[in-house]
Amino acid sequence: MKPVSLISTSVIILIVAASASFAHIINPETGLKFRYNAELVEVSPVIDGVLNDTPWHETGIPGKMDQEVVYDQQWLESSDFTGVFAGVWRSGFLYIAIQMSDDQVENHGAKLSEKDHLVVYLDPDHSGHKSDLYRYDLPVGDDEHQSFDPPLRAVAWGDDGQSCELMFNLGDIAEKGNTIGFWIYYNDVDNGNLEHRISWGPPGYTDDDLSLPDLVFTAKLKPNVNQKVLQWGRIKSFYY
Ligand SMILES: [Ca+2]
Ligand SMILES: [Ca+2]
Ligand SMILES: [Ca+2]
Repeated sequence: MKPVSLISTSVIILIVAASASFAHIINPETGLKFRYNAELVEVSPVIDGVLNDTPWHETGIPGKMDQEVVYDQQWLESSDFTGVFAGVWRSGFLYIAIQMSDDQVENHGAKLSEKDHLVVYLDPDHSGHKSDLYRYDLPVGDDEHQSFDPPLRAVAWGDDGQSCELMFNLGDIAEKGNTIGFWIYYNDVDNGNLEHRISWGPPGYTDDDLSLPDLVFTAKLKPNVNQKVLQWGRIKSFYY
């Protein structure tokens, strides 16, 4: 082999190695990267566990928790469990809201494995991989534990443990176009046993997959001429 082709072979190997170490998750149904777009909002939600904030209703894009990651099955909405989350950002903070419906809320067990709990991975460095360094275990309805490893700053539960709001302080990372690693799932404990692990994830994604999905900070909503006209029209309608 000539020296030149040796060099080019090395370059190709390096490129392949680099792309492998920065794995993305591809949705097999679309062929596109599996990711969540967190949208910029004009007003931050209040972290009180109540999901009546304007950003959740007008801006947050629903991310369905519909992949069972132990058995690799699509999870259909049922009384056993149904869950959806949304994420928005503003001024260096990422806000996540989760709305759940679990037929048996269990949060009195001695061990974490005996309690319904959410698990959230949030990797500000976007390594692309799962790691306990940025994993948060959040037992349902646990409002007493109020000290969290950064960047998680606040957790609030509401609706008897069926709704939750999270706030992450990400500083400069929460900027339009930036990407972080993010994943969320629910450990459903019923009758004292872990019955299911239901996640936001594409078909085929399982617990054994070491790659983390992406969360991208997007900013489409900017006041434009049409929105101003619309608001002006609304104000006028009060008087005419
Ligand atoms: Ca709220
Ligand atoms: Ca259940
Ligand atoms: Ca349960």
